[in-house]
Amino acid sequence: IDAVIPLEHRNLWKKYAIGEFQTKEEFQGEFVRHVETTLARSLYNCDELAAYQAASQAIRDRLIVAWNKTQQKHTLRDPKRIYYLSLEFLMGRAMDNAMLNLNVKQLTGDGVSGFGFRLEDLIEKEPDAALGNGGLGRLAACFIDSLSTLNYPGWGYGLRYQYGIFKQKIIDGYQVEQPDYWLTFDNAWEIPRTEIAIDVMFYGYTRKFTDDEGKVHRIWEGGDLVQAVPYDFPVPGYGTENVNNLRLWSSKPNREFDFAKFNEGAYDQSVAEQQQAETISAVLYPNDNFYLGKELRLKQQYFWVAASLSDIVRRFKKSRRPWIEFSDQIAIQLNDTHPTLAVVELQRILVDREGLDWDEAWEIVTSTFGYTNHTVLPEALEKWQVDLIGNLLPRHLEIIYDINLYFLQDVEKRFPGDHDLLSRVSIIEESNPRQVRMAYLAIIGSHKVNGVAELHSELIKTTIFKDFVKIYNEDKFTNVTNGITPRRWLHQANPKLSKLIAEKLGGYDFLNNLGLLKGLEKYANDKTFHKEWLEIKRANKARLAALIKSQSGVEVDTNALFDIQVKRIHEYKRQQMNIFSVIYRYLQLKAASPEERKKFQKRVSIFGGKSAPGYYMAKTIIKLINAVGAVVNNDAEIGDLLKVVFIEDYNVSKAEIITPASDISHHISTAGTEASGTSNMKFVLNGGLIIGTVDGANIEITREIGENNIFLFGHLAEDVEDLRHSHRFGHTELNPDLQKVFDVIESGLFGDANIYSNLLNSIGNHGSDYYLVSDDFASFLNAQQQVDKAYADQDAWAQKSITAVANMGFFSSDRAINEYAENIWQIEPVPLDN
Ligand code: 475
Repeated sequence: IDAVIPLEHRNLWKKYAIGEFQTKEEFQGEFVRHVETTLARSLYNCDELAAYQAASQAIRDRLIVAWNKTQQKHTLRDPKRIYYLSLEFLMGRAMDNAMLNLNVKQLTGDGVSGFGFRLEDLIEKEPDAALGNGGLGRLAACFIDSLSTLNYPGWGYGLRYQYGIFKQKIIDGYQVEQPDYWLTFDNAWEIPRTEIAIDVMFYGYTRKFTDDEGKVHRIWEGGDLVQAVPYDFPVPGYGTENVNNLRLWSSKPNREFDFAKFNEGAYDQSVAEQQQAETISAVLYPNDNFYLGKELRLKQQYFWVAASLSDIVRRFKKSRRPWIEFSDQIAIQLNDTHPTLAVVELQRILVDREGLDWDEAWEIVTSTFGYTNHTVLPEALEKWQVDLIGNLLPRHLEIIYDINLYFLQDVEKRFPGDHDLLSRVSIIEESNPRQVRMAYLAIIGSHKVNGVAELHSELIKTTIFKDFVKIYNEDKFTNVTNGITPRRWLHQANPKLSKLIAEKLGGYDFLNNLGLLKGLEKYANDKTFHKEWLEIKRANKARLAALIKSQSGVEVDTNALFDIQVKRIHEYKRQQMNIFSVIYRYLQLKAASPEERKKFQKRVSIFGGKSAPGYYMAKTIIKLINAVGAVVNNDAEIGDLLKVVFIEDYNVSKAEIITPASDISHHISTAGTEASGTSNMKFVLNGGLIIGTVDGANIEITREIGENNIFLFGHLAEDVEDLRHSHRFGHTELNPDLQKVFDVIESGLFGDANIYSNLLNSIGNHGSDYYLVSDDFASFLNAQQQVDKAYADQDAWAQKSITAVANMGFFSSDRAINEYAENIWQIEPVPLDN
């Protein structure tokens, strides 16, 4: 590259290359320049929003310079790259994270205060990039943070939804959804790349033809074209110059406007058709752990997969390597089955477009892809109707059938005569209507399949993917336990705790090497340290109390035990069990004498989370929580002994306030249902203890921090099937304490009891109690008592909390990404210098 650019040009370029601001004054210069030119404003109308925008532009400039260097380095070295395909990236805000990662927060704060602004206020002006639902989307965000921090050459590919996850309002106790149009103001954190638009085809037909050598081919043609335009989001690493890329696609009408219609005077019609194209990437589907077979969703999936693969293949072809080297250069990870069409698309590109033989192409495909499963819930597994795929993607359906044919032929050879096995593992489910089982296609098209916590990875091998373990060998299936980025979830969310830890450990190295937290263990019995530790918790609780007050008007006592459950609302996560136990506590308080009442531990029970708009039962749970709050919070007799709060519109930026403020948090899914959970890790890392079931990553957290430092309860995964069976055939009485709770709900204390009848009937009253709320209730109440007892001794509590934090090193997403890199992707970091 150097050779073709004349020396004089290079020197001139170097002379004017953008310098990176190093001082407050240099930042201020950049700030003023952006207010005046980028925003076209002046000293006299630079409000807080403008100040945020100008500051973010200045920081973005630095990111872009580092981004350019990183990409240039990767182009020159041409290392093996990892592409992480995820339909969701729940990034949250960018500015605070960028300042911390670039180590310019202090000087930026000083810089803006010179103009009379407070940095905290500017940070608040940024809307969350809420392009995800819950755990799966946030995991993708933590993973790309780690990829950058660890200097791996890795890109994320996703969709640039114009509307992220809806905003939740609580009106009269009910969830009401409002659109999240997050792009109202210019977004400094994205760089449009209109010059790289890619055409994506839908519909059309396939045609067979024979070439000169007599070889038969099939090609896909005659469809509608939509353009995919990339927007690049720089992803800075912490403590490194490395800045990777998150490329999100946006749909645009195709260049080829329908001029015939246009000229005939059907102007409006031709424009309407064009607008259809734009709807593809318009909105994120708001379901978590749930599959909905809508055509527009399938269009989103193919649009994103086709654009991403075209981009990846184009980059590979620039290197002029032979196809056989494709998987030496490229690893692609499928974040759940949402991008599984990528398997089919790559096979189509290699066979139909590049002329490779089927087997040769298939070898490349399967050595390129890895598939991560995030859930065993049957209602979440994707199964697209055969006809829907056949209509939208006719050539892909043919390829799916061929993949299935060759696969089943192989199985038949190895297990002759086992026809049950063949129909069980067939990609095509012979139901009415017929369906394509996307998880099976993903397994067959990948070289590695992983679950996201040990128990989960065992469960997929023994339940939903059992037959595939028999067909392939066991080591196609593996585990990579999830992790979280300590940069956002400790350093950014909890600066006070991060600072205290740094003081004790002699620096911030733990943010890149979370195992160093182990060094805190020697302070676990240090009473002076306990005081500092608890003081920070108190300050974080005050910060949350202020948020609660400003949002709901409820005043909470920071001396009370803060008890938190924030996550998507889902029956399997059992927020209903939690609110039932809160009602039970309220009944106990009411029944107690004033003297006895004084012995109760004060609690604030805090809930937050969104329900899918169409999930009736989850919406009922939200209503019940709010109705309980309305009664309890206004009961003068109870006062500060119990408060119940629902925090509206739980999202990443609120999680950064909520997580550090917890004393105890709930991770209480029915055993075997929560694949991993990641908020459990965030809470413990911030010095909160957890009450949890023996499920997901709770198990490994227990192993790391010790069983004395966690409150476990409930039936084990291995017992769940039997219990469900006994519900169906035996006669099971409702737990008597739970019965008392149901009675008071039915008495109308929390409003019209009919509102709750379906919820109560799903558990008691011959309901199936599929999630074992009644079976686990006694054990749950007992665990709550243990929590109260433990909290009464604050030094013992601090000791548990410190010991837990000291042993959380394993749950860094850096560890997870290193495991993927070594065991699945076979990629190496690209060093910074030379
Ligand atoms: C698990 N989302 C957590 C987390 O691994 C786990 C599914 C279908 C459509 C849209 N969204 C989904 C999920 O399945 C999901 O978020 N799964 C979660 O993945 C990361 O920690 O236990 O429930």
